[in-house]
Amino acid sequence: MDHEADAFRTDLMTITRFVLNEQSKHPESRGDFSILLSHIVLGCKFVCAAVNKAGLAKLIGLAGETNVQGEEQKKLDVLSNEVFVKALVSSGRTCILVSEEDEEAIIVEPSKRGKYCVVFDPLDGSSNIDCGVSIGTIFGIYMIKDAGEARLEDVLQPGKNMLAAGYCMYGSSCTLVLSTGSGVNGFTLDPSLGEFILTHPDIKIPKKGKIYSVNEGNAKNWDGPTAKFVEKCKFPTDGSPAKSLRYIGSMVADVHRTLLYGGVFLYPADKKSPNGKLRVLYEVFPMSFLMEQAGGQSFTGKERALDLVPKKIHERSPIFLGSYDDVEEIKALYAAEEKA
Ligand code: FDP
Repeated sequence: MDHEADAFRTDLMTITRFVLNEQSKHPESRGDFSILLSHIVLGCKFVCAAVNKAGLAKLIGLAGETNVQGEEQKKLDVLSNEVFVKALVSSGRTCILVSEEDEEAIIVEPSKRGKYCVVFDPLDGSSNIDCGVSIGTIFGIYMIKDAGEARLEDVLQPGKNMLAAGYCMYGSSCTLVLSTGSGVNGFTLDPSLGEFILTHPDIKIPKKGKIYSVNEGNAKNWDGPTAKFVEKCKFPTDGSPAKSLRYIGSMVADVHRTLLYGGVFLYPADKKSPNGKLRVLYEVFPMSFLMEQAGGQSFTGKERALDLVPKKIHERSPIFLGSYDDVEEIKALYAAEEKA
């Protein structure tokens, strides 16, 4: 990269410009999707600002307690949920919302309805908030089947039917990664401009990686193929070097690293949690969509993750996602077990 030229770059590809460019490739488009996305971007900027202030908030009162002004302080995950629900409803382009924070799906009132369903985790990795580790928002977008009526079935669709998916990571910088079904692009928030700028165009995950990422504390409860795969990562028998272990414990950050550096992220089933931990609609599907769009794969231990048909909005599934060749190895181990 020519850093000198970069320092003086004046022709910035903002996320708005990028989305409008994409929109112009579809002359029939009325701009509804671009409007929806601009509301999601606004939600991400708001949450980013709140996360950045989280440490400072301790000076004036702890979350859930009353601050010096006597105002009730909201917990960051509750606040983030409110921000996204309001941003999405006010876009006038949504009809059903499923949030990790809300037990029931939100059916948008008819006067504010549009044709999109949004599934999201407003603040994923929230156990990391208090120690300043990267956390994020994850989202996926479906289109409603019958514009006249919004039904729960509209969000109980396989992930392959998603129109778009993405995440925003609140870390050392604020990065929004998005796919609208033709590749994956990453945008970084320039705080001086308040704009997301295209910094990672057309992200492709390396075909094979040098990193595996899993909570090894659960190892005693793993099934055979997961245990065999991790053993192979540490003690390869084909002459290849051992893989490095990296586990942050915050899905957005672990998946972001996997996407950029390659390797595999797994949250498998175990004896204690036969369906794994991560939620199908707003964790497994959006991340699997991005992985496939970047040239990787995503597998549940039984099938392609995006083929799964959820029966409940908060359903969980085991997940193995990342570099194509690494996931291929995991698939082979499960196939061998099934044969045996
Ligand atoms: P968290 O519990 O902090 O909200 O699904 C939530 C999640 O984090 C993911 O972001 C993360 O990948 C995973 O759980 C971590 O789970 P373990 O602590 O069991 O490893």
